[in-house]
Amino acid sequence: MVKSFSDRLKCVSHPKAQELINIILRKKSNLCFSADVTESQKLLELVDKVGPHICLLKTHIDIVSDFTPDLVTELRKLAKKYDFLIFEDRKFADLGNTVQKQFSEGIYKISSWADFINAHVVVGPGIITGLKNVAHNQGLILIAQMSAAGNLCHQAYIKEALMMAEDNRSFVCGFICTESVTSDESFLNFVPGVNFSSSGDGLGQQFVSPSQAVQKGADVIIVGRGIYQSSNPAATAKEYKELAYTAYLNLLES
Ligand code: 6AU
Repeated sequence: MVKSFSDRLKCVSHPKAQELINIILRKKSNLCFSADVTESQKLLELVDKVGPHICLLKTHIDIVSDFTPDLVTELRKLAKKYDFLIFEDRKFADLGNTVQKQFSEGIYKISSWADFINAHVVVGPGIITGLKNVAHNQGLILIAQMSAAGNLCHQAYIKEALMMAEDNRSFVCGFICTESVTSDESFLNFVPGVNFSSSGDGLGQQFVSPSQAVQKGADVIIVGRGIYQSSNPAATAKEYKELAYTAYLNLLES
């Protein structure tokens, strides 16, 4: 039996995860837009169009060729205007001592503006402690599975990711996964590799449709090229939003 987002609010404890669920309910959108473009102006224009339809914006801030701190200021303004949160997909993967500098220093200073970040678990729990030491209320999403063909996230690896999440509930609020990896509904499942007009990209990415992703356990679907490569990103985002949210409502009824 699938729990509604309203019911999930009762068991989700992380403040950022609660904030996200409240946005999902307000906007009837469990769509995360992955804005993987390399120019600031293009990124801001896209987010201005897609903003009304998303609960979460995912950035790869280090692919922006003309990055300045103003970009982040503008993105935060758009997040406020359109009521969404920001997830920096930095995929931290190093020692605790290193990731805390990558998270808070350098030119991006991610800890000063992101709501969510993610990390690989291959290095062990020290990565969580390192990130937590310098976090400013961020929610951490652990990468339990990947959407890429031939990835190395086997069952034992997923189990370790789960255990690390359970041991760090005050900071870890969910998983990057391709299907539900736990029956514990206090964690949110963020599912990438979603596209309704393509099955892959020739570089390992494997796509499923929005309804398939939700049926497999996605709380939030992550869509990149499906939206930003379309001729009308706003209309396409609206379509993804409606498909995913309808799939969620159908699950509740089934
Ligand atoms: O829809 P796409 O394929 O254009 O974009 C998918 C986005 C990209 C990937 O870096 C990211 O989702 N992603 C992740 C994340 C979010 O951690 C993990 C994964 O296994 N697969 C994946 O595509 O920005």
